[in-house]
Amino acid sequence: MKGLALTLVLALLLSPLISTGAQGTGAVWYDPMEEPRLPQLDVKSMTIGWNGSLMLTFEFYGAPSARNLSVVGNVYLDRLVKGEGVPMGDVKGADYRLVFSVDPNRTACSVERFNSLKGGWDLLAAVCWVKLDGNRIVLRTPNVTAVFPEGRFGVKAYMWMAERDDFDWVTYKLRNQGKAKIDGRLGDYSAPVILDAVGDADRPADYKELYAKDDFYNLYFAIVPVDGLGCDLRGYGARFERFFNIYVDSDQNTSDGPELWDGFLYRCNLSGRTWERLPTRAIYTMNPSLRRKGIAVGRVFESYVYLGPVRQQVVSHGRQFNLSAAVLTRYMDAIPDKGWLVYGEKRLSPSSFEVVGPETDIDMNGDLSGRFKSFGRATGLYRITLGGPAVNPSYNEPIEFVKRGDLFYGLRVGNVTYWSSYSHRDFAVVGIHRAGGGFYVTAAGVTRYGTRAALIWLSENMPLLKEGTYVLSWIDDGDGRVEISEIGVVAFEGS
Ligand SMILES: [Ca+2]
Ligand SMILES: [Ca+2]
Ligand SMILES: [Ca+2]
Ligand SMILES: [Ca+2]
Repeated sequence: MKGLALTLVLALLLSPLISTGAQGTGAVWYDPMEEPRLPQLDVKSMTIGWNGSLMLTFEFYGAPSARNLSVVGNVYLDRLVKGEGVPMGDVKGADYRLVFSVDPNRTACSVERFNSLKGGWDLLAAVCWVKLDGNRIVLRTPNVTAVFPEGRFGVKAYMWMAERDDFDWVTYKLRNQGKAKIDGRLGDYSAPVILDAVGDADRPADYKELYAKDDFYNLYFAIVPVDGLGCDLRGYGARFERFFNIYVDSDQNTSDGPELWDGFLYRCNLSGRTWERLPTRAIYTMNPSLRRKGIAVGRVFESYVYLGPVRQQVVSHGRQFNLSAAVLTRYMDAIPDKGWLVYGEKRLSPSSFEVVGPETDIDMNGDLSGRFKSFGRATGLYRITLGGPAVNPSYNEPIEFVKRGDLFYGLRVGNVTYWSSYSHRDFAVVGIHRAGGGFYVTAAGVTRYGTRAALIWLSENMPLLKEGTYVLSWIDDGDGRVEISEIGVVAFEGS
């Protein structure tokens, strides 16, 4: 009886400690909404928790409809092993990688460690766990390392979220109607060959009709979307891809799979649109320029499939075959878009910083003053200075502000100039530097909107930032207000 009472007391004492402990060690990174039409595939935040093992929680802007959704993620961990890691690229320095997948039927997660001697990843015996929980994905690692040598570690995640829309199988009979003009329109076709339900996928991933015709050698086809084939991305690191697949079952036995498959990739990112054939045959592997021929993306996706490899079989089956198609819509979100997040025992907090700057910026951002230690004056060693070279003569970041006429209009990052558009789109430089026991932060937009974006971003994401220079983008959703969901990282320079 006494033992039980003691156990209960202990349990009561321990349980709040355990729950606040787990919550209290979490740090949240706010990621922008880069694909506004598919909020359910877009990562809104990543919460990092560490208590010997790592727990990452990815929250989405919308609740994913588990029906067609699949998620593949790669999480890279840095600074857990000294002096090793991936030698170059976006994940330079990474020591560990967690590779996971979630789809309606199963989940899987594995732990890999970078092997510097062979220059590749080794699969470890340890397993990690992942689950889809409402509009969140929760990932837990085993204790990948017993030590936490620097008292901090780097995290970076890439998430590929995909949704499928499948067409049914139909029987197609070769009719030798002649070539189609590949122009992204339906003019050449009469009636759809396959109809697919509207509403069986999220809107930008939903397709409704497949048209086809043939000249005996090639099957020309057009796939019709429910909601157009636009590219409306807001994030610099984001990528939106549509994979169009055509299946030809020439032995007319769908149970052993199609005898011929052709795949096409239509990719959008912030710098534009590209499309090409997937290299399903050697000729396309060897000749990339050939991959881009004979494809048009307009109101519909249009191309053709060469029937040569299966024509004999089709002819022997009364010139008929089974035809089907599927479209996979995939969105890639990098968290963060550039650089690493750094999770440490000691984290910077916006509330220890004093904000100074020109009166216009201080006035415009007065509503944010409560997030900082003081606003408009500074006496301490933790300081955020607002404004770029036009108002701050001591501006000394390695990113140049460029003028058009007398006014600053953009930022130059390497060979690229990012031009702002007043009250719609802006860019900002955030520099974080340690000096003499203090931290000095620059928050400088091309216009006052960029400066405000930098300050909002710092107030939300500062605990996971590290020393260096960040270039931010702000792309408004149309309401003229600067919001955290509109702010992304274009570039990062630092250690
Ligand atoms: Ca995102
Ligand atoms: Ca559909
Ligand atoms: Ca992102
Ligand atoms: Ca806005």
